[in-house]
Amino acid sequence: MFLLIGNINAQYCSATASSSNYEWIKSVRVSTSNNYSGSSSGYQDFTSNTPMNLITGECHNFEVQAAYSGTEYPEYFGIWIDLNNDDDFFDAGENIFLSSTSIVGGVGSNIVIPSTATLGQTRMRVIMNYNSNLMPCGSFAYGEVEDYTVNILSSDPFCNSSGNSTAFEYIESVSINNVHEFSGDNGGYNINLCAPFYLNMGMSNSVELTPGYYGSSEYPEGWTIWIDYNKNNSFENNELVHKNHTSYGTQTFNLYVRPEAIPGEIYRMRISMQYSNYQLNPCANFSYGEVEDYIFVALDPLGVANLSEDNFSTRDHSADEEISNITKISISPNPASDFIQINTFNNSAIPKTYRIINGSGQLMEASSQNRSGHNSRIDILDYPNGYYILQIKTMDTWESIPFVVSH
Ligand SMILES: [Ca+2]
Ligand SMILES: [Ca+2]
Ligand SMILES: [Ca+2]
Ligand SMILES: [Ca+2]
Repeated sequence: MFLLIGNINAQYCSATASSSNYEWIKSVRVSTSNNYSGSSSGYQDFTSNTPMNLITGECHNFEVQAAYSGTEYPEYFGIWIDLNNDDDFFDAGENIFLSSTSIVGGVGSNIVIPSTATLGQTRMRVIMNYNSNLMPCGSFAYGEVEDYTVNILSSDPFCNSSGNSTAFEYIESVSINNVHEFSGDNGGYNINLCAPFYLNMGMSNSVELTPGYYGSSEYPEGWTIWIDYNKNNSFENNELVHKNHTSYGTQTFNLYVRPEAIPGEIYRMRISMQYSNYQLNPCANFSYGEVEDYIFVALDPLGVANLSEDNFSTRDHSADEEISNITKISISPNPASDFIQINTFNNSAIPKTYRIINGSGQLMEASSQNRSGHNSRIDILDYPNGYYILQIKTMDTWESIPFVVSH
């Protein structure tokens, strides 16, 4: 029996390298989806992996990395996506990236999927070729070919989650800092991306979650909240910001915005209410209860994004776990545009080993040079706008100091 789901089992032209012994594709990353692989006999089929999501009109960063068995050779790279889902890579715009010169190590760039692309799952082909005649089909001498399934979306990229029944209970309203959203019974899921809440950094934000019940009986409900702080369109375990075990009636508590939030940015928030116990899976469909998605804007009325080291003690330490020993080292200016200056308490010596990691966890640069005085400046002029972490090696630990680049 054959099950054809979309076009993922379609017959595409074959492509392969004759040898992947000297160089091969080590990783393919699209946004935050990363696939690592080794060498092969010239072709690797990853089409049954979880599809990489691509949203039309949005900017997706990608990266292809090479690995070598010995000498590092310069390579050409090409990426094709069957945008109109007709089993070939030859339609207009389907060659979404092509190297103009050969390069050692890998390539990265941005992809924008046009809104005319056919929605749903389709094929992406990534080719690394030692020689320059890059084609989506056929065989060539040295390099590797990898095939993927991508999922072209035009709408909400977040996973589905809902209660299967609101016959007994549902989320009636959500209030944050006196902004009230009454939703009533939405049949298990409600999304409201048009009316943001406003949460203040460095301050407590009062949250009120109210269940609705049919009839006179009240049931115990478990509540969970996730915030997509890293803006990768999914809710990771460390983005669970609140859970509340089986409670009756309205829940009132304070929520703190994590220090990695960027003032003025919009964040996605998922609120889940499940009968009897909180739901720890942000993508679950469960029996009784409701899920609601909202957005909020991070505000910074106290200027905590520019806080000097002394003020951190007033902040929510439960959210600051990763920022240890912040009192020893600081960065100015923050946000920064051209450079960051490393400052130390009492002008003590600046540790010489540092690295900078971007909001997706990727290494931007690292250095072990001696630095003091003016050399304590790090040039960040070519950094994209966003959130970064400077990590400095002190005696035996890495200290992490967040900063924002805004040009
Ligand atoms: Ca490979
Ligand atoms: Ca096509
Ligand atoms: Ca509701
Ligand atoms: Ca996330």
